Amino acid sequence: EYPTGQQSNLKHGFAATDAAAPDNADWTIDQGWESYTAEEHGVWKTLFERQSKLLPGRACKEFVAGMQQLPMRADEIPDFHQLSEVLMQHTGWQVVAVPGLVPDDVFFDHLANRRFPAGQFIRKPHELDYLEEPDVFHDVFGHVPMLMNPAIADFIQAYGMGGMRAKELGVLDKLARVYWYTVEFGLVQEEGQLRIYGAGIASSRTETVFSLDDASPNRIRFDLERVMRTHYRIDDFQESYFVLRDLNELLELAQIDFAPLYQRIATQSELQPGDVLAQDRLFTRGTGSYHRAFE
Ligand code: HBI
Ligand code: FE
Repeated sequence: EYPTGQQSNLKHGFAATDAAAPDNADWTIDQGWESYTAEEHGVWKTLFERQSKLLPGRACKEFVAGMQQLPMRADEIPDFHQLSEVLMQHTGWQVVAVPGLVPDDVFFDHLANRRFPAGQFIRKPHELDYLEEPDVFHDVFGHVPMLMNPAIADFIQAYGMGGMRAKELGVLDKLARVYWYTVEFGLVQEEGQLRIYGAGIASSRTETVFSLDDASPNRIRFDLERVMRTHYRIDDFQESYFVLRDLNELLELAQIDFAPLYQRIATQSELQPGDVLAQDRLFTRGTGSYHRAFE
């Protein structure tokens, strides 16, 4: 059993959502901004203030810059149209509202067209540190600041374009690991230190601290094939985090043809989340103590 409050607040795995498909084939809904209650804006405020205190010196400079330029503040859940206006000018992205997790093909189609599907709802006051589907705090606070950065903007679009193809080739699990260990749980070097750029970390109080400061996880130099072979945890902190040299590395990744990589990886062993290889370039060799405590 996990002690409460220790889990990541990002729980969206790859299970199909139970919600009935809405009228729109693209699953978008109206954000209905006027309908958020004072309590819902209050949950946003609690989360926003918590993370805003924690992230300076921990989030990468691109995250902080993106946040500053966007119409996002503590007081209220942001209006997606206002976010989209600013995003559109910088990187050509928009934010659209969805009820929660959407089917893979719908998700990929949005990303391929530079539309980021963001959960319309916000978690309840008793689930501040735990939720199963991405809500507006994870999606907007965690992802949208990074969408102001041209490298991640192109990379996420490329993920959308590669997603359907990977699914057809039966290798979506491999591609999804790349997204997971970068866009969701990525770390990046900055002036000799490690910084957060992954949305799953940036939107989680506990994982913000764990990913950078805890002795338990491995922190490993990012390597594309290595990451494609590595399983991940969807229900707890990661056992390994992968570190980019800088965000421009994502631009290179966005150009690569993954097809030959899928073939090469098919002959190699899959790796467990905590595995460390002789060829890994380690920033930190983790003690593994956190996850071992639950075995
Ligand atoms: N839907 N809203 C939403 N957000 C996600 O992150 C998401 C999704 N549907 C599918 C999905 N992620 C993953 O299964 C793909 O990245 C593989
Ligand atoms: Fe996410």
